[in-house]
Amino acid sequence: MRAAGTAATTSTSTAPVGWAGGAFTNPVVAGFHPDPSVCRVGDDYFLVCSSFEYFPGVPVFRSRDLVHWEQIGNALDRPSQLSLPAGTPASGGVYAPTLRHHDGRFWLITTNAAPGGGTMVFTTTDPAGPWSEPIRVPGVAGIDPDLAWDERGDCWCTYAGVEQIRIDPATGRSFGRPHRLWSGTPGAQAPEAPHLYRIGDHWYLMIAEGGTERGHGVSIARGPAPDGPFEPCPANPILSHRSTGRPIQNTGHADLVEAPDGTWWMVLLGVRPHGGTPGWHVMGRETFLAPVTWVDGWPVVGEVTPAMAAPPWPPRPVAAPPVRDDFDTGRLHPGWISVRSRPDETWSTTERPGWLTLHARGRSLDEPDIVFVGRRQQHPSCRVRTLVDATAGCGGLAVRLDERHHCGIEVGDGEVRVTARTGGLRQTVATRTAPVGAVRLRIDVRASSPADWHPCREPDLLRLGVEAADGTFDVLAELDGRYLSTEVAGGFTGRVIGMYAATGTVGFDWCDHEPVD
Ligand code: 6LW
Repeated sequence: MRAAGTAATTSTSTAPVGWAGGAFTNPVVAGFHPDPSVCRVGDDYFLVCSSFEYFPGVPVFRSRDLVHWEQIGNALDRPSQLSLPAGTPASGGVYAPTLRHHDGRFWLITTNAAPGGGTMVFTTTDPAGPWSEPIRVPGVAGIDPDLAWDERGDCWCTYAGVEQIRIDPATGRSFGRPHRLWSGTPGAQAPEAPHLYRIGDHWYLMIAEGGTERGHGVSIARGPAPDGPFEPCPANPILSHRSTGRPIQNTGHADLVEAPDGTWWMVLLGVRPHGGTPGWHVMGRETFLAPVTWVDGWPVVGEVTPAMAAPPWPPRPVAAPPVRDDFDTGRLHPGWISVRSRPDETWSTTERPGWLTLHARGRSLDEPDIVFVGRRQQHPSCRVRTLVDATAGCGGLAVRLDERHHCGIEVGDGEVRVTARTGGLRQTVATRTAPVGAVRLRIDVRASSPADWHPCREPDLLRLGVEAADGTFDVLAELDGRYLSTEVAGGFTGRVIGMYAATGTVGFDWCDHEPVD
C-alpha cells in the first residue's frame, strides 16, 4: 500500500474519454445493497453487502473501474452456510460483512443475527464461489466485525462498540479478552462498522456513528498500532449529510480502497428519500462511491452527489442484468433472492422447461416462509411483469418490505386479486374474474417528481393490474408507496419485487424488471 501523503492529492483529474459527460452516476450499486465492504486484487475490485433475512446471502460484485459492478454470486448460497429459521425476524439474519484479501485468499467475516447464528468467517480463492463452510468465531460478540492483519501476520477483529480481539480466522479461535478501542464522537450513538487499515506510517480506525438514519456519519482516528491508542481526526465527521437537504441522505458505513494509480476511494451506504416530509426511502440503503484525498495524513471525502466526476481511468462497463429472465437455464441469476430459505423442493426451472415453477407451502406473504423469488427494486420508477399460470394453485407478483408490509397482485380460483398489508391492516383492494389461461401481471412504480412536491406528497405510486397481449394495462389498484418504505416499515432492508406461490403449484414463464424514465 502506498503511503498516504501529507500533501493533498486529487482523484478527480480530467476524466478520460468514455465517460458520458465526464461523469458517473451514484449510487453505483442501486437498491437494497447496504453496508458495502470493498477490496482490490490487481485490477479487480470486489464488493459485498448485507442481506438480512434473504437467501442466498451476501451478494458479491466485481468491478474494474469502481463504478460499474456486476454481481458474480452470493457468498452464502448453501443452507449449510446460511440458516435463517422461520424465527429469524425481518431485518435479522446477515449483517454487515467485511471482505478482505490476505495471503492469496479472500476472507469474509459477518454476523448471522438468527437463532443458532453468531460471528462467522468464510474463505475462498474465487469470490464468485464456492465459499467455505462457516468458521464460527464465538469470541466475537458484536456486529459489524472487521479483519485486519498486522506485519507479524496477526489478525485483529474489530467490531461495533468499538471493541477488538485478536483471532485466528482459519480456526475461529480468539486470543485474550476483547478490549475497547476509540468509540467516536463522545455522546454520538451507535459507534459501529469499524474498519482498520495500515496506511503509510499509521493505523487508521474508521467507524460509522450517529445511527444508520438521518444522523449517520463517518469518523476516523489514527494510531501507531492496530490496537491503538487512537487519536481522532480534527475534522470528524469526515462524512455526513445530517441536517442537509441533499438528495442522498443517511450517508455512512463506509470502506476505503486504493486504486492502482494511488488514488483513494470510499464506498458507503446512503438512501434516496422521495416525496414530502419527512421523506420516504423505498429501495433500502444503497451503495455509493466518493473520491478521497489525503491532507496532513487524514482522508478528505469528496461530495457524494447523484452525478459525480468520473475517475481518472477509462470506464469498464459490465453487462446489465437482462430485463427479462426467461428461466431457460437450470440456475437462477444471483440477483434472485428468496425469503429465509429456498429449499430445492419449492422451485424448479427444469420441471416445466423454460418456466420457473414454484411449489407453495400453503403460506401467504404474511408468513416468514412464503415461497418467493424476487429481485431488489433498483430504479425509482420501474415496471415489473410476469406471465403466470395459476391453474394449479394461487400466486402472483408482490412488492415486499417484510411480512407486515407488502402488496401484491395474485391469480387463483378463477380470480385476480390485489392485496395490501400495512402493519396490522390487511385488505383485498380489488378483484376481477381471471382471464382464461396464463395471465400477465404487472406492477408499475412511478416516483413522485420533485416538481410536484408538497408536504404530504407520497414518495411514489404503485399501480397493480393485468396486461393484455397488446400491452394495454388494466389497472386494478393504485397504492401510495409510503406504506412500503423503510420510514413506515422500519428495518434495514428495502423493497424486493418478485413472484410467489401461496397455494399449490404456480408457473412463471418469464419475469421482466425494467427501469422507466
Ligand atoms: C449494520 C450497522 C449499520 O450492522 O446498520 O449502517 C446495521 N450501519 O453497521 C445493519 O445494516
